Formats: sequence, structure tokens, C-alpha cells
Amino acid sequence: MKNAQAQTIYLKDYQQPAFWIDTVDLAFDLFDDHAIVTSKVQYLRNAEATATELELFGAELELQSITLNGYELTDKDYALEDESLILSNLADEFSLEIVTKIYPQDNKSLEGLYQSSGNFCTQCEAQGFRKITYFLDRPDVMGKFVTTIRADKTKYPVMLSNGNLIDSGDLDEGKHFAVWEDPFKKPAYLFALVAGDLEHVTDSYTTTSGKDVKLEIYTEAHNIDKCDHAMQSLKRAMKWDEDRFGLEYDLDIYMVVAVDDFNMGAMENKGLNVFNSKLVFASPETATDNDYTNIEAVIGHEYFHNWTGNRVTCRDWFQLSLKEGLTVFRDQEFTADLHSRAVKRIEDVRSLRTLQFAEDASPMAHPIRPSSFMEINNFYTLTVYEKGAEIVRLYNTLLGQDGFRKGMDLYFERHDGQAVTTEDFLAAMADANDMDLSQMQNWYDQAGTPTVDVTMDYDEEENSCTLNLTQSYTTTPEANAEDKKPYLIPIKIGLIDVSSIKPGKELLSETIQLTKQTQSVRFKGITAKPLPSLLRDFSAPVKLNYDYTTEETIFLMQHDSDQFNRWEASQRLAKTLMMQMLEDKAMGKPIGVEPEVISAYQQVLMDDDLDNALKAEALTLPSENDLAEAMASTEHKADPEAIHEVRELILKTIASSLRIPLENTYGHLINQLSAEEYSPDAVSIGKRRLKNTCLAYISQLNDPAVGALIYQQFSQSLKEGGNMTDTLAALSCLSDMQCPERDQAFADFEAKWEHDTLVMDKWFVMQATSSLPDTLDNVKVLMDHKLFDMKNPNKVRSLVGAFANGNPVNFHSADGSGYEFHADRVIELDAFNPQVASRMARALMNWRQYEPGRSELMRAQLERIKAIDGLSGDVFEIVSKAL
Ligand code: B3K
Ligand code: ZN
Repeated sequence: MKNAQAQTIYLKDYQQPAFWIDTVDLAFDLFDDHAIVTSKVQYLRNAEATATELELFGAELELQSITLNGYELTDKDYALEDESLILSNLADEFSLEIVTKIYPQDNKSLEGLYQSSGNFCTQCEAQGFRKITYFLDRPDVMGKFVTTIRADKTKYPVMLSNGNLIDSGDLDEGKHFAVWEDPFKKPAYLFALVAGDLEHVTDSYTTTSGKDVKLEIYTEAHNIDKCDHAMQSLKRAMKWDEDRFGLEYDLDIYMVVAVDDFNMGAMENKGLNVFNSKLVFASPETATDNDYTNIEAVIGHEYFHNWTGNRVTCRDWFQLSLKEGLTVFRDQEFTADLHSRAVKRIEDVRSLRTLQFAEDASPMAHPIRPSSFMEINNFYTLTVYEKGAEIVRLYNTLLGQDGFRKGMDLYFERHDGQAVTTEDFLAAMADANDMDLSQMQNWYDQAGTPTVDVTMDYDEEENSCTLNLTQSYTTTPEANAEDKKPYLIPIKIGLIDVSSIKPGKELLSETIQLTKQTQSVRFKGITAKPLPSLLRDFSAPVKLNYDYTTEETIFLMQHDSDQFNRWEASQRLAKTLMMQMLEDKAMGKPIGVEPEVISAYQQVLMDDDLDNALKAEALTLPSENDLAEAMASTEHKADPEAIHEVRELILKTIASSLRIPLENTYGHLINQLSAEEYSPDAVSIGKRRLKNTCLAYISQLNDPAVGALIYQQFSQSLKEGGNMTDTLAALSCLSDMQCPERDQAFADFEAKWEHDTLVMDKWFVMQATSSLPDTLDNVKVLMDHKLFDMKNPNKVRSLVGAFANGNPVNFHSADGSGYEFHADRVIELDAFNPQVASRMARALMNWRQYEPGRSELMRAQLERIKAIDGLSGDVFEIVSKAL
């Protein structure tokens, strides 16, 4: 039975279900090696539906009994298929009781009901509920759930589900029970259950309207001291959503449970979020600045889903971006409002460009609202999430923050308690602002990153300046470039005075709306030829081209009033240089770095106007993966070895040319930081980031003393009062160096942290991403490490994922060994966790970007995976689309 699940589902085929549901009564009897699930559901015929049969979805279930209105059915009364249970000739209203037997202890797909560290937990989005019982498992079917849990009291003292606890007590044989009632109607994907031996921390929050909400975070006992940051983040999120969107929490209790085995980051189940423990636990010694920031963002994200996702949900899974794009936009704004807006924007755009643009250029390119899929889990993508958030941001840019808020208010007024579509969101934004936004629809229907080419004409006599803009498209699986419709693209611009009198003075700043394929915009009263600053704040997810000279780019780097575009200029400078070097190298010409580039970076380092975090961002060169994407569109195609070499050469040149200012900045920041206690606020984070960026440059110096210097930071950071940000910054330098301190540092780290599995994930990542040539062999050895476990997704991501995605030079080793190793892991994982396997398989997706030798080796591995008997639909979709 090969790829039995690989069937394409189309948005155009959407039909309402034949029945709606009212109440859902669930009872779970949890045993040591199985669970019995009894579900009682009230069904009501949907008069608007064309279908008449009741089609329930189920997967990997042992059906025990079905009872219709109190009468037990025999197998002649229903049709039981591989993944469905169909009943016909039904009345307009009836109750159905279904009993299923399931095996959570053996469930390694981590979908449905499963165990993590011996505790029960669930993951139902998108279609995991059908692994629990036969159900109308689709997001447009919503019911009121009451959940009873019965289990051994000693092994599972804590038993949680959605909503409020309405009853609990003891039972015979050492068991106990708990009954939870969720007063809000919800689709099955938001159901959650947790049962185990857990501790919790408690706090409370009083909403603006005076409602007291109990807040609880549950974890295994040994991590209970690391929940404070998550708790404080939750309270900040609750407050922010009230202030910015007027949205209050709606239940008496909000619970978060941290588990070690989780396929992704976290899940917004109503009132009972389940989190990957990596996104909950933080202490200065164990978590980096990035961990602190991510925890706050994801705690916020899941909390914000309570309105954008739960109260208003998706009609079908094609609408996923309706809740995800919107909720990512909300969490981005939360972080921007609380910390540095410019830094947040830079980070988000950096990752959008590296990862989402690559997806848009890959065979998996899809619109933020896809029109078809085989496996919905494959569409929890950067496109749906991150590009989706950029499209939501477009409304905010076009309508202003107040207009956007009006649109949100109308959206909730119209759709609270409903399952809706992205068209409904667009309509609320347009209607609330009395604006025609119909062209926005093209962003939902078309895939690929548009390109905007800009030229400027200056008319000295008329004192006018004209910008000529053209948008163009790429061919993507759903449409040819020439058939695509123009997008509505807001482009924030500034015109800057470059004359010697007032260099950097802003002559004009505004937002242009590009709506046609080609358009010219004329500005009057511009008394001297200006320098345009374009796409400020990255006002739309496009690739913008303007033919800047190196001097102009450096000028913008120093003078643009838009912080984002100053950073943008720094990246353009480096990227243009590296692309030129790659071209020269391919043509056999000598390569080198021009002095004006070096001095531009020196200016960044010395600039008193720039804060530390922004300096660090500007000094961070585009990644090897970014360059691979850029090089893919040249005649040479991407050559990871050449890219690595060129990038290293620039790093080394900057390091040796700017050695003194780098060392001074490093020393100066060490002094400042050593007088402070660790705090994850934006200012302190900025200091550490700049300090560690300097350290990374210093590590490039050809000087035997450097290893000792880095090791000093490393060992200092392991001591009392040290922090993980500094530990990892030093370790990541050492990891790329051939020096005696390297092995010592890895050994020290292991000795200190081997008891903490989450911290050890970082140790695996550092080794997997080393650019040293023996890395793959080391990764293979680490697969046998006592803490490594293929069944644990965090471990897989830390070793296998980090090697494939964070170590281009070794993964893309010319002999194909990296690809072969990776394909073996995909195949191994697919046997028990198709979701994670399919994520991993994507590393081979962009094989067409690479030079012929590597490209062919990658393709061969995709073919090998595709030929596996019994391959999951998840992986099949990825590899078949890739090929
Ligand atoms: N909604 C979940 C993601 C579910 C992924 C299912 N494969 C987390 C989030 O986006 O908040
Ligand atoms: Zn989400």
C-alpha cells in the first residue's frame, strides 16, 4: 500500500457538512498501555448542505461500539473505511455514542493523544482529533465540549482539559476523575487534554473590565523554577491585547503546559495551551537572549490566537493564514511595541528573505491561501505564516493603525463565534474604512515574490523628480508569470538631499501605492537631484531593484532617517560585493575587498547615532544561504564552497582591518556588562549582541591568542552570574576553529549541562553547524550520544536539522555525503513521525538552485526517498513536488 494518503484536496470543492453538532461529551479512561474514548455527540441536519450522509473522520482507531439514539449498531449499519466512518439514512436530529480504543503510549507521530515523559498530552491541529475518535474533524464544525478524564491518581495527579473545571473526585482502585467544561463552541482542532505528574506555578491577571483570571504554567518538577519569564510574558500579552486591540480574555483560567516532545513550537488550544518546553523555560544560565525574546513572542502568539483563531476561526484549512498571518502580525507588533521596533523589523525581514523568499522560489511555492494540498500539515509554512503576516501588515500600512483597528473591530463584530474565510477579513477591513481593497485579493491567490524595478528621472528646470516603477512576477506552480495580475503594493519612500549643504536632509517622505504593472509618480518642488530611499521599513514583501552606486549605498547607510533602510543599505553593500567576488572567482579573476567598504563598516562601528543592536545587525553579513539564493539566478548557479570562501574572506578582511576598533568595542562592552546583572531588556540585549558580533569578527583573526580570548569568555560565562548568550556566542566561534580550546569548551559544556536535555540541544546545534571538514563524521557519532533521540523532535532539529539547514558548506559537500546522510534520516523518521520527516525533507527541495554536480546528487536522494514503499503522504507530497 504505497502513498495511499496522497490525494489532492481542492479549495474549489469546499462543501458545507451534512450535519452540524451541538454538544460533545467526551470521556477518557487512561490506562498504562491504552486509552478508551467515549464520545457522545448531538447532531443536527444542515438544511443548506447538498450531502446527506454523515461522514466522520478517523485514523488508527479501534472501533469498540457505535450507539445511535441508545441503540447499538452492527457493522451492517455503517460503512467503515480506512479513514472514515459513514452513516446514511439518518434523522434530522440524533445522538451518537462512539467508543474507540487507542494506544497513546505507542504514538510516536506526536499527533492525537500521546505521551511525553510519561505524561499524556494532545496535539489536534490540524487533523489530530481523528486519531482520538471518529468525528466531524473539520474547522467549520464547532461544538460545546464537556470532557471527563479518569486515571490513576498517583501516576496522573493532574488532569486538565479546555475551559473550567466543574467537578472532580476520587474513584475506586486508586483512580480519580475530573470534568472540564468549555463554554465556548470550538472546532475539534482546539481540543486538548493533559494528564500527568506535573507541578505548576500560579499567578493572576485582572482584565480591564474587572474579571479575575487564574494563570497556571505546568511542567515536570525539575523545571518549575524556569517558568517566571513565560508567566510575566503572558501577563504582558494580556495587557497589550487590551491596550492595542481592546481584546480581553474570556475564561476564568488560562493554562500553559510545557512538554519535551512536541512537533512544533506551541498550540493555542482553548484555555489550555500546550508548549514545546523550549518555548517556556528560561533562566539566564540556560536560555539565550534569543530564547527570552522567542518565549515572550510565542507566549504572546498563542494568547493572541484566543481571538484571532479561536473566537473567530477558519472555515477550512485553506484559510489557515486567516488566523496565522494575522496572529503573527499581532505577535510582531507586540514585540515591536515592547522592545525595539527597528530591530524587530530587521530580524523579521532577514528571516522572511532567507527562508520565505526561498520557499517562494521553490517547487513548493504557494499563495498564502493555497488552492490545493495533499497533506495540510505541509502548509504550516513560512508563506502562510510570515508572508501572511506581511499581507496583514499591508492593511495596517494602507489604512494606518486606527483604520486597521476599525477593520479588526468590525471583523469581530461580524464574525465572533464563526468559521470564516480570508475574503471575510478583507471585506471587514474595506467596509470599516469605506475603501475598495479588492486588489488585495491578488496577494491571497498568487504565489511567488514580486519584483519591483525602480528608476528615477530628475528635471532640473521643473524642479521635479519622477519615480518610474514596474512590477513583475515569476512563474509558480499555480500560474505563469504572464498570467499574473498586478498587486497593490504600498511603497514607503523618502527623497534625500545629497547636496553638500545639508547632507541627509529629508526632502520628502510618503507612501506610494503601486497598483498597475507600470506606473510613474512625479514629485514637485524638489530643488536638487535627490537620492531615493525606497521600500522603507520593508513596506511590502517584494524584491526591489534600484541601481545604486556604491557611494550612494554607503551614503544611505550613514544618513537615511529610516533605520530599517540604513540596515538595508549595509546588507546591499555586502551582498553586491560578495556577488561580484563570486562572479570574479568563477571567471578565474583575483578577488579582494575594496577599502571604501571596510571604512563603511568602520563608520557603523563608530557611529554614535546608532544603538548597539542596530550596529550589530548592520555588521552581520548576509548568510551563505542568502547568497546561494542570489547566486542561483546567475549562470553559474549556487556553489556553496565558493560562497563560503568568499564570505570568510570578507569576514577576515574586516576583522584584520578593523582589529583595533573591534577589540576596543568588545572590551568596552565587557566592562559595561560586567557591572550589570543579566537582564533580557532591549538595551542589554543590544550590548551583548554587539559585543558578541565583535567577538565573532575577532575569531576570524589569524592569531593563536584568539582561541584563549574566546575560551576566556566561554569559561567566565559558565561561572556564577554568567549567561547562556555569552556561552553560546563563544562556543559558536570555537566550534569553527581548529584550536586546543575547542574540544575543551565542548567538554566543559557537556560536563556542566548533561543533566539538562534542553540545554544540551544547543550543544548538538553548535557541533552540527561547525564549518570544520570532519563535521558530518562527528554528527554521525553524536547520533549515538546517550542524550540523542530520533523520537524527540527537538533533538532531530538540533542535530539533523541544524546540519542540513545551518551548515551549507558541509551539507552541500561535493561528494554528496551530506545529502545521503540526510535522506537516510528522512526515511528513518518517516516510519514514525511523518510531520517531522516532511519538514526535514524540505532541505533537499531547492536542488535546482545548485551547480549541476550537487544538483544531480540532491535530485538522486529525492528520487531514493520517493521510491520508499509505504512512504507517508506528508513526505510524498514534498518529494514529488520537488521533483
Ligand atoms: N496553530 C499551531 C500550529 C499547528 C501546527 C499543526 N501541524 C501553532 C501556532 O501557529 O500558533
Ligand atoms: Zn499560530
